[in-house]
Amino acid sequence: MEAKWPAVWEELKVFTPLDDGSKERRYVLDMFPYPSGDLHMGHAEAFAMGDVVSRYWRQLGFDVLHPIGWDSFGLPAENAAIKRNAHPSEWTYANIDTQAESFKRYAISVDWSRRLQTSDPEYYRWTQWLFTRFYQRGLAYRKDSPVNWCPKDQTVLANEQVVNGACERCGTIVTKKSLNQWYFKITDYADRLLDDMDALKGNWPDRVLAMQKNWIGRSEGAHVRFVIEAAGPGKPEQELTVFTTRPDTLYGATFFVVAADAPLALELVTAEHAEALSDYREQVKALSDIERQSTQRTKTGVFTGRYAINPLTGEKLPVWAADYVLADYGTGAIMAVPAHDQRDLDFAKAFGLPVRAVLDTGEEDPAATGTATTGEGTLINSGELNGLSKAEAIPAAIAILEKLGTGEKFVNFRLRDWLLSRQRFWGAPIPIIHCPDCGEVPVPDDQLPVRLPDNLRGESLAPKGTSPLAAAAEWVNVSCPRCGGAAKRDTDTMDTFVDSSWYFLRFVSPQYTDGPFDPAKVNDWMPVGQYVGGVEHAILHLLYARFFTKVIHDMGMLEATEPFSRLLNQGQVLNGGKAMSKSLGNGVDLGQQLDRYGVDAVRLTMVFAGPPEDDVDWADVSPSGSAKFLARAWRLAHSVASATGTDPSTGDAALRSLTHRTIHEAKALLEGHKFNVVVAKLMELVNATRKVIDSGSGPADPAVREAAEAVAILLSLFAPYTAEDMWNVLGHPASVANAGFPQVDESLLVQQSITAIVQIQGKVRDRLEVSPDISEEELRELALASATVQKALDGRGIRTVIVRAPKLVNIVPA
Ligand code: ANZ
Ligand code: ZN
Repeated sequence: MEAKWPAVWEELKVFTPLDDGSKERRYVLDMFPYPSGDLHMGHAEAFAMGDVVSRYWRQLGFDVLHPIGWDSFGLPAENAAIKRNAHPSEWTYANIDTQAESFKRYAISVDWSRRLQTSDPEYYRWTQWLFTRFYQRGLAYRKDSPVNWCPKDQTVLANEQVVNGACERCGTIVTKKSLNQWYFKITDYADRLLDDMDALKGNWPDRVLAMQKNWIGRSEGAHVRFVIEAAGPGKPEQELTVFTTRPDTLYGATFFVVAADAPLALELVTAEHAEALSDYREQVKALSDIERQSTQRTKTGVFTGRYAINPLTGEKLPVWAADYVLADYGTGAIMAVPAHDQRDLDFAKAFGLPVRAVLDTGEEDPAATGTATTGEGTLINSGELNGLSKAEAIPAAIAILEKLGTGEKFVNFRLRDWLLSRQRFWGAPIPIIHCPDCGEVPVPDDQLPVRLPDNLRGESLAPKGTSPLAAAAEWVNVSCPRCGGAAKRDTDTMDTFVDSSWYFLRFVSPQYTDGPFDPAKVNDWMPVGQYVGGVEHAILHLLYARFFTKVIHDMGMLEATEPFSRLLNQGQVLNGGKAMSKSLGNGVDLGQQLDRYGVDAVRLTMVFAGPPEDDVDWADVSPSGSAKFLARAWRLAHSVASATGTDPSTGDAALRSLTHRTIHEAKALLEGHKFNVVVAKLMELVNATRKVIDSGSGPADPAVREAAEAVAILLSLFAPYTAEDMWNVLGHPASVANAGFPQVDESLLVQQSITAIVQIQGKVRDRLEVSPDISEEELRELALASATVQKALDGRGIRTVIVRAPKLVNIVPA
């Protein structure tokens, strides 16, 4: 079967959408793979799930777009190239070919004519084009900034790529380094990225929405400006703004803290305290943000020698520099309210600073207990705010600040701009030319793509802290597109997350040459109706893809404002309850599984193991059981003896009812992604059909054909080879993929009969097939009329008959 059908599917273009508007369109997308070696068990699971949806929608009669491509830029290709003294493209495209062959064998129902690779110049031309458009809109900019630096990979890492202070890729402890870097201004879209999630509720997993929400981290509060007293006679006053979510606690501020590592700390510190601060800053550098904010650590800090004036009270507050305040959140400075903030209280205790409660919450005095009070309550010690609740006092305090001109309402976000430049080779070059006279000049459209040079190989690609492209002199030196003078190309490449932020748009017209996608096609397909992929992409990829979609919408190129209407996160494939890994030696080779059990059995096992969101433990499943079931289904088709066209209404009523109920229930289950239950229902139907063939009305019963056809069509969602073969044996032309979802005869959905048990003194004597609506009288009569019952009574009279319609009759003889 595996040798026969792929060629047929390809020839008939079964999985190529018509794309002519004759049918309603639907777009199914699996997160595209990274070409690291051959496909593994994880791919097998994810793609089996995506294929169920795409094959289901095709059976429903939709014109389905289900494409595939490769996310083919990135570090592993570069590392392999360095090791083998080769070009990264060699490793990349060899792996892609291997994976493509495996995907074809795996029979995923994709339109191969739309295949793309993000490392193809035809693709990255448009990645670069989009970058220039973002640049023109002020959404791509450069700034000097301390960046996360992986000393081993010698590359900059985005915040997201730092996990517990270590490089996500290699585990090396990440350090900070100041570099001039490119950023996308995703923060301009923070509000929309948050607000538009409302429309995704119910269609995306709740936890993904929660993670995105937390990542965006919207906090409502106020900016408050404090005057910092001059450091001495003749010196200037300064001003310092803090972000607070609790302007109601302003009267309770007893000191001030600036992030010790922020330049601000150096600006403020007096000569007397400068050395202490400088020593302290060295200490702070070594710590991760997580360590710095931990509530477990003893608070540390140094006094700056300066004082801030509370704008409401005129009170002088000492300004400290400490590590528990982060330089890159809010304004990098806070007013400390130890009575109502635990970290401030810990700090106050450590340095003997005053604690003043301004909210009476009924709890014990925080100064005495060491526990900050954070509940609701009434304002005290707060002048004009006294007596108000917290909810009333927040806007009241903001109103006062606004009147004084020393503050206003402010919404702060945790979200940072997206650091997109990488000092690596195997990525899309940033299409900017640096001219000594004109500054940054975007590469004109007609000079795109800026191709990677192909003469760099092996060691010359190795990371050195500057981009390997900088070494390619003939590539770097160009004339300025604006003035014609000598200029240099930007030598950084883009984060591969840029490539994957718009690939779903390219799929609507992958060969289009006048833009990133055909404007006449894109709104026909977008948004993606079902996106399938791992939860590891819950934050970054999805956030970036949403951001790109909104910008491209704002450019007037796309109607959709969200890229993915529905999201399904498949579970992981484990072995023995643990993720497969080299070190545990519990890896399972997909190719070997396919050789041993066949593609269909492996696919069916993935789907049958449980709901798609759950992990699949390969040690707990039975691919051989799946193979046996498939063989049973397949034999069913071979047993069918009735000719096509026979009227099924003359067939076995119970089997017909089961067939139609199965179809009916399958539809609801498929909509709810309960694929595993559909498989269970199919197993039941196959068994029932076999019974009718072997011991019922036999293989010529038209209900048997009807059941076998329904099995073939439903099975085509999970086991395409077996289903295609069954369909063929049943006398239909290829392909079962387009057979159409079987029609349900509503009148057959009511269960036609039920088995009533007839007992004599509690002993079962007969079983009667009766209508579920049978009356007590009728059931009593039927039971007493039964020949087996009469024989068992053997002439005895009857004392009582207990009837529980429609299920039970108990006869008590005299
Ligand atoms: C005074 C205050 C009183 C605060 C109080 C809290 C409770 P979220 O909700 O996470 O946005 N904060 C502001 N910038 C900070 C920084 N760079 N590093 C550490 N902490 C910072 O938190 C906002 C609150 O966290 C702010 O409100 C500020 O402390 C602190 F009873 O101001 B608050
Ligand atoms: Zn110039």
